[in-house]
Amino acid sequence: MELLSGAEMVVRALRDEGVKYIYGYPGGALLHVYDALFQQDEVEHILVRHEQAATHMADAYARATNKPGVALVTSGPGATNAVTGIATAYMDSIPMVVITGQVMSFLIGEDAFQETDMLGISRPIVKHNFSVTRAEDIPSIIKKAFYIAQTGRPGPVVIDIPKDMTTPTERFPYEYPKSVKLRSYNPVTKGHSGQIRKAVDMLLAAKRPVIYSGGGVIMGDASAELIELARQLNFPVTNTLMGLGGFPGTDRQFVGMLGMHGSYEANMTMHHSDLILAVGARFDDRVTNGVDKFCPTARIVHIDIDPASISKTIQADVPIVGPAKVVLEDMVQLVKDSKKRPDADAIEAWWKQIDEWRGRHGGRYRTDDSEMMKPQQVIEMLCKVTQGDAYVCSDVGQHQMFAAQYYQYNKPNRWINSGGLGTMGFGLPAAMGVKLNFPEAEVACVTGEGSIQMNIQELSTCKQYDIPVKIICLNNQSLGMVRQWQDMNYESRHSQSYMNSLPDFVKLVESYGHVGMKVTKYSELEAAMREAFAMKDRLVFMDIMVDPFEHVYPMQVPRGSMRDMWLSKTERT
Ligand SMILES: Cc1ncc(C[n+]2csc(CCOP(=O)(O)OP(=O)(O)O)c2C)c(N)n1
Repeated sequence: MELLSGAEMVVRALRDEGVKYIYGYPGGALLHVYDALFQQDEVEHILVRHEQAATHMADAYARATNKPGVALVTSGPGATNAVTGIATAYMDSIPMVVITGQVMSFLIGEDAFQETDMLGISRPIVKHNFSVTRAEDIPSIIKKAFYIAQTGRPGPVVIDIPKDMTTPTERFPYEYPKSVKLRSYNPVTKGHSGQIRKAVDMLLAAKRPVIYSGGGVIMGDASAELIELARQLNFPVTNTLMGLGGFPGTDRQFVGMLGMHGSYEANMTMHHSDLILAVGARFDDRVTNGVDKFCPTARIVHIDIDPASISKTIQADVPIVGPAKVVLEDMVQLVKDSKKRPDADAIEAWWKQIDEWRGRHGGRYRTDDSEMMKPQQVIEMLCKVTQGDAYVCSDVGQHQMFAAQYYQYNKPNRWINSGGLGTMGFGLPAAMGVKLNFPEAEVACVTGEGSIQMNIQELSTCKQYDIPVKIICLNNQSLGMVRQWQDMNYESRHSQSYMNSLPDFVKLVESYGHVGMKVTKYSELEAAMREAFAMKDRLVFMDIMVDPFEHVYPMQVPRGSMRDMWLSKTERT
């Protein structure tokens, strides 16, 4: 058997796990590992400019592929800089392996230089974490980390490696384990057949049904099964912010995103339904609004891989613990085999009602006569120019909600955003992680002038590795989402939400070696955007001046029911 040092084993195990790129930043505790990286060329390291970006790149790779991304950061400040990225992945159940350097094991607890208790810090925001105490355990720990990250409900796993576990002169026989067995961790692989049968009977008897699907359908690779079931039953489908693309956005059966900024028809459909089939969605507070008023006439079937997510906020009538893909497959089969069919008259009447809602308030915003561009127009143009086929990686704010509402996602894994933690600064590194792995695809980062400045240093990484993403900055010269809340709840007292002294973004990106464009008129938008996307090999930053007073609507009225919404600055349901 080959003898390898701990540092070499780290790199070899990543290779043997099939990892092509890792994203990271070196430092004292990791010098042996970086030296091992230098001496091979199978695992390529991308040197970011801030560790947070490394985690977002790894995370976005996972969101686009459903495979764990890998970040490598040093001890102390390297590790703490990665915390936001780990929490971002944790909140959205994204598989990721983060390797953190640590001080020598005999110094742990002594406040050594660049020591931080990464196990303690990361505990509430990881699916699991490991500390390496024997170098020879490195291969099996890495194998377990990948297994835990991507099975069951996915999530980030941290491996903390003290420097003396990677000493080049101490060598051990290397073998990468072929499989993993963990006695206390056995994720379910099938749903309970009796529960599934009960659920299908309820589906077939429903008169006002709705399918509410979330990120679990995307990460569980269950989109095809969801579509098949929805087709069989002719039921309306709504997606959460995390679930967009799980059901095609242009499909007639799609009623839009639901929740706080969901479509009027999606929220109305939910509120008036008599049966909700929830798949891989967790009834989060941005969906349910006031839980005491949530969907008063609905019975609930809830499919989730994580038993802890079921009946956490909303009591399920029929809980089904299992992978969305397998449970939906079983449901499709049962519907096929059943002699019963949904009540066609009732479903038709339901669709008539939904279409009426759709006609009344569906996807509406107003343009005025001024040349001032509406942010929604920009997203619609992005959808047109990229033919709805781009990976859209968003930051956090109004632009994120517009990108969710006005780009039509027809495929899963194309809409990449921080839904749970809501991390400003996510967009650019996320787009980089996707583009690097899908060089032929169009990859857009939709951002605001606030969010982009949280990780703008990554423009330098893009130059070093030729990562030609397209940055669509909806520049409203303010922290728009904050300002919207201040308009609605604080009589427009705009406390610290106006941003002046913004850089000239065109000059700034040019100084990094990229292309900058400023667009101020709608009449110039299409040509400019086509020009930007035609520059296949260049990173283009489009600084697009939009109406600074626009709000995102619909917006649910706080603590109301799902049907209580503001539809514009003056209209309420
Ligand atoms: C790291 C971080 N800090 C603060 C917030 C709170 N927050 C949410 S949206 C928002 C404004 C975002 O502004 P911008 O990126 O310009 O987007 P816009 O809303 O104007 O489209 C802020 C400050 C956050 N989500 N993340």
